[in-house]
Amino acid sequence: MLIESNKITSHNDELFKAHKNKLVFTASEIGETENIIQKLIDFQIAIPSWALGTGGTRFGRFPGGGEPRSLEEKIEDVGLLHALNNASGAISLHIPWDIPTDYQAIKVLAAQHNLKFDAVNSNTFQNQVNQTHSYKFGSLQNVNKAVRKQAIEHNIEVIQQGIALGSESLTVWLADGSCFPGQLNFRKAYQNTLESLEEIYAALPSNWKMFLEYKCAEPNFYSTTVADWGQSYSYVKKLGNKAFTLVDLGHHLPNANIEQIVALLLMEGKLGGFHFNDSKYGDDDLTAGALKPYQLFLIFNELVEGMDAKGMNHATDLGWMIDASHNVKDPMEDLLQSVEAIMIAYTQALLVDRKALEIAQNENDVVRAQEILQNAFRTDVRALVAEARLRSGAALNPVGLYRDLAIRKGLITERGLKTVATGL
Ligand code: LRH
Ligand code: MN
Ligand code: MN
Repeated sequence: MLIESNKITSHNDELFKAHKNKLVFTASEIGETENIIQKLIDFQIAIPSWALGTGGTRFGRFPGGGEPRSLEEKIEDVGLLHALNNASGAISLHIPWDIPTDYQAIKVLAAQHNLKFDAVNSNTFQNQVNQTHSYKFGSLQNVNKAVRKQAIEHNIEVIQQGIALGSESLTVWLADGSCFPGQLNFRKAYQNTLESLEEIYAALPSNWKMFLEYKCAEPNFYSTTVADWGQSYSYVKKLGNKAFTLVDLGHHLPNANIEQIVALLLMEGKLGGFHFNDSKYGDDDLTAGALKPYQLFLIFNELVEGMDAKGMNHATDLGWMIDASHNVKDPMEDLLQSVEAIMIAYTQALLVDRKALEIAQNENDVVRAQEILQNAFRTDVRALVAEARLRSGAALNPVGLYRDLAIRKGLITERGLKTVATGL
């Protein structure tokens, strides 16, 4: 299924007048907008291949129909999102949930949809068919060397697959840990994990990055071997300059100050990228910005400040990815909403008056500092985000057009009602 460009044009024509009015008003409020719009046009957020179907929960799954049945169909779905918003120009694969058969054909298909391959994700948290050893007691940390070797080899295979596709980074997330006190020797688990990671790291091409994602708990509920940013940092620092920490917003203990974590990792040159989502309780994997839009803004506020201080390119120097799961929404609509929320938070962070904030900080003017941040956060920047889409040939209202074109209905007709995407 493809969206014809005249459908986007007529949708935009219809909304143009109202949009222009909003844009003029926004510009009158904030002044210079061209720089911001260009940054938004450049900013791309990778879509996880595993979020295109309804993941459900461990209690039930309620597929909505028309889910992608293959890697090809997942690429087509991300292509649809990218046509609608021109901000989802990459797909992040999870192996072996996605196994390319014909690499060349997959690359051609992705290129037809203007998509790149973002980080490839390995999976040693589930046993795969025909696998010799079980990951029941961990993978890279396992007390049994043969299990560790199997997990290392899987990661190296994922790197090879990523190379064949043109990806340039590997994300490692480990479910490794323990469920009960006494189950594990923490130091030995750490050492085994480090040694295993070193072997994987040695297989990275020179232009690649390795992201080590941390998570406080789940599926292990007593200890996790890469549980927080400090633990991830201690591994990546030892591994070398191609290794970085990946921050998944849902992987922290309640009330963690994620923006401070981000600021410090960035300062240390060890922030690699993000898995965006939102949560109220744990790893809820809800739509980015659905619950805590101010936190998302504060994270971007640190990113913009820290990246600018280091002369980093906002669009390319970190890995921007979504990690979401769906239970009650159409995954495609949800992903469009996530991208929009991320774009809005980024734009608001670009509005922060940095000089004034620095003065307020130096004068310990707490009230003024808060005013500056909240002024930016409370500015309605949606017209700027929409204008970036308009200029790059995408839709002024992606979710609106998705519905008007009855895309889900079309996908159900094409693929059937009872389809199950591989993944979570
Ligand atoms: C673990 C995680 C990790 C996995 C994905 C499916 O909770 O966030 O990124 O690869 O979910
Ligand atoms: Mn994640
Ligand atoms: Mn997660």
